[in-house]
Amino acid sequence: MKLYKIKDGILIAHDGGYYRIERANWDSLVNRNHLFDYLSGHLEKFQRLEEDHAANLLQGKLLPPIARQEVWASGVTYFRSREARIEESQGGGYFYDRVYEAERPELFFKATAQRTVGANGVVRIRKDSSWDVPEPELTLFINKQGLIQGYTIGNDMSSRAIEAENPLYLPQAKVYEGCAGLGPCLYVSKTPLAADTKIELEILRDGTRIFTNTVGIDKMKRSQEELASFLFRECAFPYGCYLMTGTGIVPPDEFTLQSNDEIRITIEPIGTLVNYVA
Ligand code: DO4
Ligand code: MG
Repeated sequence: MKLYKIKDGILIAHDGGYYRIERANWDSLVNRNHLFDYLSGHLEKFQRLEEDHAANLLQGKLLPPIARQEVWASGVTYFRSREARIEESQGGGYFYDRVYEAERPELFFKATAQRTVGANGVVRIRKDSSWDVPEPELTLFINKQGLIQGYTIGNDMSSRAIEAENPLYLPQAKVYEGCAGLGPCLYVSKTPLAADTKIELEILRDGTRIFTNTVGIDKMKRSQEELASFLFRECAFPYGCYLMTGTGIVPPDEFTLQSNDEIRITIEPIGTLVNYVA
């Protein structure tokens, strides 16, 4: 079941049908207990839409599936991320190796809704950065009780130049206006995502694919529940939160994003998050 945040409401796509909840409160809806069961048991109460009408509402730029949720992110949860950061870091390599092996994961604050764009939205690279990449990440929706209730696709836009200069600059490498993409929807399911789920990243420049790679979520060093439980240890999230689970794809060092690049991140069954670089 897919929940799209649209102007004036929420659009649900489920089993070939489309439903609209008008003037819905996103924060209270997504924090309903047993979200999948609640929504599937109430579909007949929502306004049913024709497919064409739904397709119309879902055209163009989509709102990110977020209201008052904070967006957090995990670091160095895949071997490729550990390797790339040890190479790029001037003297900080030891810490990336340690955090990959440690019991406590690296978790950091990533974005508010204001700094987040949705599908077909425009992300930014910092003006003071010369080396920038998208990070394609499976993103958990965790409700206020700390339970994983859904998934979306995250684009953790990152300045490698600033992070490489000094790991203490991480917040500046990661948090700035237009630093995060989320979408296209919040995917809610009865069961966790399949272990063989793949994350695909494609980067297009002037319509030509200049980079592509795929990684399986089974390559992640940590479990989703482990990341969620560390995040909730000493933080309350009254509206729930999003947690990006880290990147397993890092383009080669000579690659940097440019204005107008198109970033496409696909995770089935969630969909494709397309972002354009300002
Ligand atoms: O340690 C820096 C950030 C790592 C990160 O964002 C990732 O591994 O995805
Ligand atoms: Mg990341």
